[in-house]
Amino acid sequence: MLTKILIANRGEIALRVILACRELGVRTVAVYSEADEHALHVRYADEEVCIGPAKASESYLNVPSIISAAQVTGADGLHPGYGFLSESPYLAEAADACGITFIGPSVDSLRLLGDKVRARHAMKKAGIPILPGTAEPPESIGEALKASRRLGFPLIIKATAGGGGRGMRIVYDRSEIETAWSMAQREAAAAFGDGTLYLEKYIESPRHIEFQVLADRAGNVVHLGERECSIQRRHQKLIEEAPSTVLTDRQRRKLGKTVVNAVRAVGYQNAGTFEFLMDDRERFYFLEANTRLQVEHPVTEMVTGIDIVKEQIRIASGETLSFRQDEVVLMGHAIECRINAESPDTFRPSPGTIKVFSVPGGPGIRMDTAAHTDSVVSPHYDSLVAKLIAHGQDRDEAIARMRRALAMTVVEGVDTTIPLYRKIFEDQDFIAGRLNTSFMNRFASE
Ligand code: MV4
Repeated sequence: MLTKILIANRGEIALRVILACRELGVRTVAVYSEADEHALHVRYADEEVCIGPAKASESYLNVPSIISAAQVTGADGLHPGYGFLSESPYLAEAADACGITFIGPSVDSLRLLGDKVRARHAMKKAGIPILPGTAEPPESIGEALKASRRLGFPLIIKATAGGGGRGMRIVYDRSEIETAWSMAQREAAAAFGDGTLYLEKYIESPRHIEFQVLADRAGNVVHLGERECSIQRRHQKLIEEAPSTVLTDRQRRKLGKTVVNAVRAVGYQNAGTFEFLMDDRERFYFLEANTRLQVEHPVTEMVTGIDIVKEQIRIASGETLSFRQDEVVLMGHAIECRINAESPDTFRPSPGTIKVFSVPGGPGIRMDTAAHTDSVVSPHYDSLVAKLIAHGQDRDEAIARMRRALAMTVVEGVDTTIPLYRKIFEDQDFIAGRLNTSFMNRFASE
């Protein structure tokens, strides 16, 4: 078992990892920027190291700083959390080179699945259905035009180094390709340092369903079921739930087995999430793989009873999984709301000091947060204040519990998206489970 883990992150996810370490009896090292000196994750860690100024590029994205902090404190493990460097092959490679165990997949897996075209190839080879698209990135706009004749419209232009929807362009007609292509190229080069693009057939208003997997170093792979993440706004997930309202047990077993085989085929280790789109004829297509712990991991934890972070740490410590696939049983239904310090109407960030922070408890409620009364929501980082998760024996009970928990959650001093969730949880389509990725467009317009 690793003895001391440095958490290369901040906010609620840093605290979440620290909690898992404390329960495992593993010592922890928090890193913090000058803006996070009084943050809760620093308070609950055994040791802390300031790694630089508030600006993320000089602190939480600063690989030499983070690796040095691990070396001076003698940490033998490093958990990257999500966001920041959580999918960075550079951080993983630096950790490996310094004999520090990166709690995540190997550098090769990070590189393979981080390249969205290579990932598509690998999944197709492993028997996972992928969307019709270009096998190789078109070398020029001319090649893209040629590919569009074969694929038909609508098309979506994506960055091979991208993911999470950044730099994507949806194209409905041949006349739009040239402009969309050059804009996407510029955006991708600026955002990822790599302007390489590829094309896929665009699916209108799909459902967004992702499978959680765990794989140890001995080749054991299990999936922990799926999460439905169709309630999104500009690629920011707002509400996630498990299980999905549309997947039958048969579909879950079939897709889960396919994902497990693909994970084995690419030699993936530790926790990972494989995203799919489901079209209106209930066909599934692989979208992308996330080689990190995800924000929404708690909904899977609530329905399976498995602590995914502890499993990550055990796998990284060389332990084999302590359960088989047939021991993973989904119980009930869980829903998560991401409470952001943003205007509930415009989604404009609302940094500032939280004057009153009162969170609900009661049956089936979990609140993952590092916020507290007098804590500061910094303008330097993302606006996530807390994740409110409700679990019930079925979706209706989870909704009823989420409604009352939203009514009991008090955050004063900054705007939050709580009022938006209160409305969504009264919406008939939402309550009936009629979800897809266009839900928020329609909901907002109404
Ligand atoms: C798509 C798609 C439809 N067709 N790809 C890619 C990143 C992921 N987070 C969302 N992505 C999508 N890829 C094809 N071929 C639909 C999405 C998608 C989406 C796209 C635009 C606006 C919002 C979206 C929300 C969820 C999924």
